[in-house]
Amino acid sequence: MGSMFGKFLSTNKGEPIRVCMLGLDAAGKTTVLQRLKLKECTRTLPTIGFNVETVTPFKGLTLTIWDIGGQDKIRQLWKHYYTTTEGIIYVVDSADSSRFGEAASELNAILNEDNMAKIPLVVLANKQDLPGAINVAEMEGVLQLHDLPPDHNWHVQECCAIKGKGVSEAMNTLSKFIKNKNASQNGRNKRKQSQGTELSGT
Ligand code: G3D
Ligand code: MG
Repeated sequence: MGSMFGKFLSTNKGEPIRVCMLGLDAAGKTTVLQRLKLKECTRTLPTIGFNVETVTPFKGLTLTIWDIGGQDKIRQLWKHYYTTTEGIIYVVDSADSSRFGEAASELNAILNEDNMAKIPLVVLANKQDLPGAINVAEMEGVLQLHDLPPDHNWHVQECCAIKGKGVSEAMNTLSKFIKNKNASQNGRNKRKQSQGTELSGT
């Protein structure tokens, strides 16, 4: 599976793609990670009050994984990581309606951070095997994704991390979003450069 993801996830220059995986505790992030065939793991223990791990499941991808929730005081620290993040995987327990409100407000807080407003987002609607799990359309409503700006690339993927269902599709979608964003950014930079050359030539 690692090589399959490796095909999806590297930029044109062969640089690794930097992705954050976020979600409330027990949403299923570590289980998703296990599905990505963990090869190397450097773990930062929760010395500053929360769990964060940076891993390289395979060449071409670095993932920073966060357990979030109830962490207003330390949210400022996240910016350090966010500045280099190119995409977000947001994992939600689709069967735990008691925490939908918290999951929605945490995602909202993340997307309101500087530099994060239009970061490509894939939501993993996890635990689809459990009774009462909500579907894609319901998850879109819970997280109010239709309120995001029209040029924000987002997608909800139904997922069952313990069976590995939906994980590869999610990674594929996210890598396409990131590549498209990079391509349009490169196009804008080139246009700016050529405009600059034209101006300096006058
Ligand atoms: P986290 O890393 O986001 O905190 P974990 O979450 O990956 O540790 O998962 C929390 C619990 O949810 C684990 O159960 C895990 O097995 C379970 N889980 C993860 N994905 C799924 C899924 O798709 N379906 C079901 N039914 N359970 C899932 P335990 O019992 O080990 O705490
Ligand atoms: Mg975990």
